[in-house]
Amino acid sequence: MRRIIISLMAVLSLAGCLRSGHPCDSQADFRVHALYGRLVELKEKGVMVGHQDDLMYGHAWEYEDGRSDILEVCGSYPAVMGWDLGGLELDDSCNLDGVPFDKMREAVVMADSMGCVITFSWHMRNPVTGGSSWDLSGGNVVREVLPGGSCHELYKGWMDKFIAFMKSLKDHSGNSIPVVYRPYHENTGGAFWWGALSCNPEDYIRLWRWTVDYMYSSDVHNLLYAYSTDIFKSEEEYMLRYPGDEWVDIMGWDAYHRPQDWDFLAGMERMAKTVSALASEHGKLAALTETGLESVYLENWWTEYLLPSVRGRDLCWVLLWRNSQKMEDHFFAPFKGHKSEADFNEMVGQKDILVLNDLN
Ligand code: BMA
Repeated sequence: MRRIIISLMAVLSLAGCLRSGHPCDSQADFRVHALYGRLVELKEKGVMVGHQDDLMYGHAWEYEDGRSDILEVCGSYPAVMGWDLGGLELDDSCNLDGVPFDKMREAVVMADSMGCVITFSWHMRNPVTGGSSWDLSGGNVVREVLPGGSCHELYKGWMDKFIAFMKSLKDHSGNSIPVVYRPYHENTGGAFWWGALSCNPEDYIRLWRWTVDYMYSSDVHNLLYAYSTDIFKSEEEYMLRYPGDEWVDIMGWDAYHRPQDWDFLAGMERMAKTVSALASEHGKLAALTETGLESVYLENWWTEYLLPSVRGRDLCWVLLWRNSQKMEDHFFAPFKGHKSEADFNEMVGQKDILVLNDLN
C-alpha cells in the first residue's frame, strides 16, 4: 500500500512539473529556468504589479537615482519593470522616449539585483522607410525583413544590436540577467508595421520564428518570450498569429481603458478568461502585458476596474505603462499627491496583489 501511495505521489508530482511547463528555449540559462520557476510559484500567490520605465523617470522628474513614482506612493518598488528598446536599431544613445541606453542597462542590473522581473518591448523603426514603428508605409515590411527580402541584411544588423545589448546584461556574479522579451507586440492591432493591417498571419509567424531562431543561432539564451496581442474579439483572433508552443513562454495581451471605445470591465473579463484558459491549455504562463487608464482620471480606478479585471485569473503580472516625464497628461500609474493614491494603496494592500516588498 505504502509503495502504491509513493508511486502515486511520484506520478502526481511529475504531472505537476509537466503542467507548470518550462522555457521554450531548450538551452535556456539556469537563471531563465529559475525565473520561470519563480513565475510559476508566484502566480499562486497573486498578480505582480509592474511599471514601464519605473526607475528612469516619472511624473515631472527624470533620472534621480533610486526614485520611483510607485515607491513614493506605496513604499515599494513594483515587482516587474518594463523597458523599451526603440532606437537601439540605429545605435541611438537614447531610446524613443529619451532614456539613455547606458542608464537603462544600469537600472536593469539594479532591478534584477532587487528581485524584480524585467521585461522588454521594442518600438523599432520601420526598416523599409526609416520612419517610426507607427509608419505603415513601405509595402509588406515584414516580408522585406524576412530571408530573401530587400531589408533582410539590414534587419539582421538591427537584431545584432539587440543581441549585443541582451548579452551585456550581467548580474554581479557575471551571469546573464534573465528577461522577458515581448517582440512584435499588439499584433491584432493596426498601429505598427508588424500589426494586423500590415502583414498576414503566415508572415507574422515566420518573422517570430526567424527572430527566435536568430537568437538561438547567436547564442542568446537569457530570454523568455511573451506573445502579446492588442484587445481582441475572440479566441480565434487571439490565436491567429500565435507562433506555436515551441516558440512562446508567456501568453499576454495589451488593453487600455478607453471608455469611449469599449466596456473595460466586461471586455477584460472575457479577454482574461480567454487568455488564462488558453495559457493553461497550452502549458504557458499568462500576463496582462500592458494596461492603464491614461491620466488615471477615475479616482477609484484601481479597485473598481483593474483589481476585478486581474484577480483570480492566474495571471503572473500586469504592466502599467509609463509616467511620462514630459507630457503632463501621459501617465498610467499614480504618483505622490495624485488623487488615486489611496485607492492604489488599497489595491496593492490586497494579499493577492504583489509589489516588490511582497516577493520575498
Ligand atoms: C506609447 C506612448 C509613446 C511612447 C511609446 C513607446 O504608448 O507612451 O509616448 O513613445 O509608447 O514607449
